[in-house]
Amino acid sequence: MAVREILTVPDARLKLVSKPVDTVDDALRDLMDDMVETMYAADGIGLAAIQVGVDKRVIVMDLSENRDAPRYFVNPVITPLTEDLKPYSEGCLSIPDVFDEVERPSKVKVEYIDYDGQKREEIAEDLFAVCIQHEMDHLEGVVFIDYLSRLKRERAVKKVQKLVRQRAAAE
Ligand code: K2U
Ligand code: ZN
Repeated sequence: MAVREILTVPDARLKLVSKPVDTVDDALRDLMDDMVETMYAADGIGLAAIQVGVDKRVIVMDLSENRDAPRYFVNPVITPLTEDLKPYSEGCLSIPDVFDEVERPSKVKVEYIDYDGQKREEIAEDLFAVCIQHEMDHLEGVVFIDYLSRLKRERAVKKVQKLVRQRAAAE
């Protein structure tokens, strides 16, 4: 397993629409293992493959208290189960130190293939619903600042570019 670099805005790769996975094989499991290690190292609770530069429809997540229950979603499909929208202050590992409110359906159905290649379906609510929809956006090339005003989005990108420059200078 390895910690991979997380792409940050305005990297154009974050705007790509990710491609469906053909087979859940050992190579894909190696990628998912690296994604989980990368997510933990970055103190994230979710990560989409495009955030480490791989345009495959793969998401990992861990909402557990002890950070020891990783979840794997291959070729996920979500269906909103309510028109009820709930606001949540979102962040993103590809947009560090930026947080802002996004409204999303509060309950969704998630159909996906798991780490072992088995088809699964479950209902997501609360933080699980927020996180899976945030990650699904990544698979469509969308990041949460795309829902904000142009001014807020431009300020966020400038803030991240400055932070990335400072981190590079400190290395
Ligand atoms: O896609 C990512 O960058 C992972 C996000 C997932 C996430 C975004 C918004 C709301 C919930 C989850 C990172 O985990 S951002 C860090 C974080 C951690 C806890 C709560 C909110 C954001
Ligand atoms: Zn994100």
